[in-house]
Amino acid sequence: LQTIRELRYSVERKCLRLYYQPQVRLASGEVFGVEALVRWQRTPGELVSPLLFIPAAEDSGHIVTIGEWILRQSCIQQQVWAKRYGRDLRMAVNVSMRQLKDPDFLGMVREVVAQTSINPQHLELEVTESLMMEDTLGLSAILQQVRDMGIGVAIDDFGTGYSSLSHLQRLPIDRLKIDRAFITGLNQNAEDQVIAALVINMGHLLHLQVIAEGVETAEQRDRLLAMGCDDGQGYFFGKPMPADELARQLFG
Ligand code: G
Ligand code: G
Ligand code: MN
Ligand code: NA
Repeated sequence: LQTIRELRYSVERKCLRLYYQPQVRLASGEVFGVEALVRWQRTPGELVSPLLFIPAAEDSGHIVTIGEWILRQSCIQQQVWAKRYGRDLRMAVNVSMRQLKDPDFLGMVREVVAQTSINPQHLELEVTESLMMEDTLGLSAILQQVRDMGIGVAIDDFGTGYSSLSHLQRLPIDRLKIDRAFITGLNQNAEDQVIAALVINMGHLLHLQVIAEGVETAEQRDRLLAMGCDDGQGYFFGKPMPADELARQLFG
């Protein structure tokens, strides 16, 4: 496949870029963290969405190399902000199932944490819900070791898969991210409201933090706050942006 060859070349030529999107406490508006989101700078003027190359990178296995670069780069950036502005943002990094299954995954994470000197408490890994069902036992063991290092674990796109309560209760996780599909219609659609409220209440019963993704309006923010949701992420608070732009917005 042409794309894969191009993608490998891009990794070698360092043509990947990270954008960062703020994560906010709903009650105070405080930005406490960011999610790192990768883009592929295919040509000087063209930024390719991860939706168009991450699946191919997962199939070909390149995601292991790319993912290591993304994790290291995110941790370096977290440290740059901490040193330059004295502010420790929590860095959330997406991790594919293909990466978690790599036998070197935990060793790689340990090495990146040690090399970059990031405080593991300021790092969180996001794993997509639909992927969590494949191999619960093996996966739980890996996520447990991630948490034993002090790194947080979030379930991404929550509500689109089919986690049972008992399954969720056994998973070693810290946070649920309500999929933005349920946030879009929050102020129009009664079913979306019910699902969002269920996820928030279930998460809290299991002592998990809950963050809503795709918050685009003040009305959505207000409703989530009224429902007891902890945190939010979305265009209403800030789009994914390059590191320097985020620093200008946050640290002036
Ligand atoms: O930023 P954007 O909305 O275009 O991201 C689209 C999708 O790509 C999201 O679902 C996100 O989880 C995924 N994605 C973005 N960055 C990364 C990354 O660094 N690693 C992995 N595995 N997936 C990512
Ligand atoms: O990893 P995850 O699937 O959560 O990735 C988040 C994706 O959602 C990224 O591609 C990001 O660009 C996108 N996104 C972030 N905030 C918003 C938003 O408010 N509205 C919409 N439509 N997309 C968003
Ligand atoms: Mn994510
Ligand atoms: Na998501």
